[in-house]
Amino acid sequence: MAAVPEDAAQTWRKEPERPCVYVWNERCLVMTLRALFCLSLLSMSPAALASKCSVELEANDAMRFNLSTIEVDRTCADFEIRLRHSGRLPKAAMGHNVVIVKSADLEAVDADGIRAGAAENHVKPGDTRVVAFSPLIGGGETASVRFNPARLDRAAKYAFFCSFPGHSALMKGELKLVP
Ligand SMILES: [Cu+2]
Repeated sequence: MAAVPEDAAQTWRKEPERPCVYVWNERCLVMTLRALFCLSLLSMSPAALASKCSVELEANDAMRFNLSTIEVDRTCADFEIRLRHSGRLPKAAMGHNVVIVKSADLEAVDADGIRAGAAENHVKPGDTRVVAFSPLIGGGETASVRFNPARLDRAAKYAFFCSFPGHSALMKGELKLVP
């Protein structure tokens, strides 16, 4: 009896797996399920969860924000800017906040805020020119400011800035309404 050559016996085992486009089998089902699972994990990642209705803004000990522009989707019912002070200096020395105003009002609001003092978060109480503002924070702290984009005037230009005395020269940016 002729022995089956070893090479021939192994041929079928080594046959390359055929692409699922041509042959649908259990292996393909498993691959598909795995792919779907990975996709579902991706869709739950923090990046995807962070909605377009919020943004992270960082301020540091070098008196800088990490963003020069914040895009605000006007379709959001509520928009949140989460401010994080990544530095170590205390509030009294390197306090930061984020104040939202029309660009044209920035200087006057800033000047009034400086006069108002730290106890008022450097925002004049009841200032109707201010759309929204966060509390003043020191190194390692976080704060947040929320507003309704629908309340903003589409024809106007808006800005965000820090009203701690002397900071607005460097710490300001454009708040851009989209679309
Ligand atoms: Cu500041």
